[in-house]
Amino acid sequence: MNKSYKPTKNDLVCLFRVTPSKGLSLNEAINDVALESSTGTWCDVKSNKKYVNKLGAKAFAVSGSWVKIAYPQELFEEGSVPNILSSIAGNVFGMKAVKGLRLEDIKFPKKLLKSFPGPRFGIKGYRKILKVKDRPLVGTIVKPKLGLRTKDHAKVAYDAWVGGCDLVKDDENLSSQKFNPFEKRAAKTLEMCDKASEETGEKKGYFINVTAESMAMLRRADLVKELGGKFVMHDIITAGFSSLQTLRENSKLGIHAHRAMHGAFTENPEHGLSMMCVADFARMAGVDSLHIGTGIGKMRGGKREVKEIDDEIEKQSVGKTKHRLEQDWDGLKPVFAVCSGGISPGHVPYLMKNFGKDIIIQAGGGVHGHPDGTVAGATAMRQAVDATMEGETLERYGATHDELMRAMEYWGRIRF
Ligand code: CAP
Ligand code: MG
Repeated sequence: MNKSYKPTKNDLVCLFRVTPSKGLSLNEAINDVALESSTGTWCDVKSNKKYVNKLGAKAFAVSGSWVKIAYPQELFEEGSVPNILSSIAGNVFGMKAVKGLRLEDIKFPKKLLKSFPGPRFGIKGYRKILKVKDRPLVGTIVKPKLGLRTKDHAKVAYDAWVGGCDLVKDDENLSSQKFNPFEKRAAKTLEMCDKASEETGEKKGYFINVTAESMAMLRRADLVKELGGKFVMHDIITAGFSSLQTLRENSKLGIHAHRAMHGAFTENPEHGLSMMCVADFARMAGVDSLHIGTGIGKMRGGKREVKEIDDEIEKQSVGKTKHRLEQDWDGLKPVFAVCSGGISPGHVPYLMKNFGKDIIIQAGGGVHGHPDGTVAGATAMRQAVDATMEGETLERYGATHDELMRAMEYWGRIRF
C-alpha cells in the first residue's frame, strides 16, 4: 500500500471494491489483491530479484472499500485481452482473503491501448454501409429464438427488413443446429437481405451469428464474405475474448457483439467484473456494435450504468465518475451501442432521450409480437423512431400511422 502514490502515464489503473474476509483488515486484503494480480504470491520467495520489485502493483487512493491499484504496463503482453485479464481479473476473485472483490473499471495507458486495433467500422462505418445519416438504426432479432427452419427464418428476416428494419440479427444461441444449419441460413437469409434492399431502396444488414470453435468460426465468417454479407455476430463472453480477437484479426466484416452470460459475473455489486470492463475490452479488441442494456427493458442494468457504458464506448475521452475512471481512447473508433431486451415502440422516446441518436434500437418480441405480425411490427418500430426524430409524440404520430397506433394500443409503454 502506497497511499501517496501518483500513477504515471505508463500505468494501467484498476478501480476495485474490496470487502476483506473475516479476520483481515482492509489493507491486508488490498495488499493480497495487489500482489496476486501482479508479481507476488502468499509469501516472499527466495527467487525474487530486485528488478522484479519494480514491477509490483501499487495500491493507492483508498476511499471506504474503494481502492485504485496501479500496474506498470510492462507487466502485460501487448494486444492480448486474455493476458491482461489473467492478471487483474484472474486468481484474485477466488482468494480466501476477500469476501467480495469487484473490478469496476480500468484505465489503460496509451501504449497498451495502441497495441489493440479497436473497431474497424464503428458508428461512422455502420452508417456509411447502411446509408443512414443520423437517426438511430432499427434492428430486430429473428424469433422464435430457436427452432425455426431455415426457409421460415429467412422469411421472418425478409418481413422485418421490408417492414422497415435496417438490421436483422440471429439470436445468441443460434449457431448451426440441424433445423437451421449455418451454411444454408447464410445463403438464404443474405439472398433475402439483397431482395429486401432492392425492393425498399434501402441498405439492409444481417448480423449472422458465427460463434463457434475458432476455426469453424473463421470458416463461417469467410463464407459470409463470399456471399456478400457485410457483418457477423459474435457471442464475446461465451466464445471468449481470444476468439473475438481471432475474428477481428482474420475477417474484414463488421462485428456485432452479443454479451450473453455477462450477468454471471457483472450483476453482483460486491463481486466480479463490471460490464464497463467488458465494454472496454470489447472496444479495444474491435467490436463495432455492442449490447449495453436499455435501462427500461427486460434485462437488468439501470439508466446510470447504461449511460456511463454508452459514453465509454462512444466518446473519444470520458471523465471519471464514482464507478468509472477517466479514459482517453486515443483514436480508437467509437462503438455503436445496442439497446435490446424487452423493447417495443413505446420505449423509443426514452431510449433516444437518454442515449441519443447513435444507438441501434433492437426489438425481437417488440417486432414479431405485434398483433398484425412482423411487417407491421417493424413498420411500427421505424415509425416510433421517425416520430421521435420529428419531435412528435407517439400518440399523435400514431393517429396517422396505423402500425404504431396498434402497437401502442397493444403494449403502451410496457414496464418490466
Ligand atoms: C432480445 C434478445 C437479446 C437480449 C439480451 C433476447 O430479445 O435477443 O438477447 O437483448 O440482453 O433474446 O432477449 P427481445 P442484453 O427483444 O425479444 O427481448 O441486450 O441486455 O445483453
Ligand atoms: Mg437474444
